[in-house]
Amino acid sequence: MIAGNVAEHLGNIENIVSLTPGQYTTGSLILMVSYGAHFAFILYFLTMSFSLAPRYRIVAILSAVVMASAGLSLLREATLWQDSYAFLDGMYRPLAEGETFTNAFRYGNWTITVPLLLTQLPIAFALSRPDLHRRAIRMAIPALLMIWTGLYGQFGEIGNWTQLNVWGVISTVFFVWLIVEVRGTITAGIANSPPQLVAWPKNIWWYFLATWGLYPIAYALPQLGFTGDVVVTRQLLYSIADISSKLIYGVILSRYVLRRSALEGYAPAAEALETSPLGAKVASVRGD
Ligand code: RET
Repeated sequence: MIAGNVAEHLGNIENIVSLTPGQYTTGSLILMVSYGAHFAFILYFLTMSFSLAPRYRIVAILSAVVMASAGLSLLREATLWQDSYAFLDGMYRPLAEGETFTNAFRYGNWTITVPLLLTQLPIAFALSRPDLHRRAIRMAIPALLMIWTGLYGQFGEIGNWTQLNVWGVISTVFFVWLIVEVRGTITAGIANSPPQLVAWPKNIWWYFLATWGLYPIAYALPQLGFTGDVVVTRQLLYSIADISSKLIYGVILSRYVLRRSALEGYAPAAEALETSPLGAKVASVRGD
C-alpha cells in the first residue's frame, strides 16, 4: 500500500493500478495504433498538398506538422507505458521498473497542436489576412489557458478530487470561451464558403464539438474508480479523440479546400476530383 502523500506525487492512476495481461496489451495496442496512424498520415497530407491551390496548401502542411508532433508524443507515451510496467506474479505492476507513467506529456503536445488545428480553420475558409490573424490569436488564448489549467488539475487525479474538479471547472470556462471564438470563425466560414460547400463548415462545427468534447470526459474518468478497465478505457478515449480531432479532421479540411481549389479554377484540384460530381461539373464549366 502506498502512503497517501506519496501517492499524490505519482500523478496518474496508471501508477497505482496493476493490469491483467489483457489490459496491458490492449493499452500497448491502443498507443501503438495511435502513433502509427499519425506518422503514416504525414505522407497523406504532404502529397495531398500538391493538389491544392497555393493559398490552401498550408492547411494540409499544418496537418502534416500536427501528425509529426502528435506521433512523436504518442510514441513517447507508448514507450513510457512499456517501461513503466513489469510482469510479476501474473499481473503487470506499475513502478516495478522505477519509472512512472504520465499523461501530462499529452498536454505539452496539445500546446503545439491545438493552436495549429484552430489556425487551419480561418485559412481553409479563406478569410482575409488581418481577420485570420485576429481569429487565430483569439482562439489560441482560451485554448492555451484551457490546456494549462487542465494540466495542473490532472495531477490531482489520484484522489485529490478538489484539485481535479476545481481546475477542471476553470478549464471548462476557458473551453466555453474557446467554443464561442470557434463559432465566430465557423460563422465567418459559412458566409465565405462557395454556395456548393456551405454544408462543410456547418458540419465541421458539430464535428468539432463532438470530438473535442471527448477530452474532458477522459479527464474526469478516474473518478469512476482506480481500476485497470478505467486505465484502458481512458487511453482508448484519448486515442479516439486524437485520431478524430487531428487526423480525420485534417482529412475533412483537406477535402474541403480541395473542392474550393477546384471551384476557384485550380486545374490539379479539378482533375483530382474528376470522378466526383463536383469535379466533373468544374471540368465541364472549364470546357475540358
Ligand atoms: C481538459 C481539462 C478538463 C476540462 C476541459 C479540457 C479540455 C480539453 C480539450 C483538449 C483538446 C485537445 C486536442 C488535442 C489535439 O491535439 C484540458 C481535458 C474542457 C478540449 C484537440
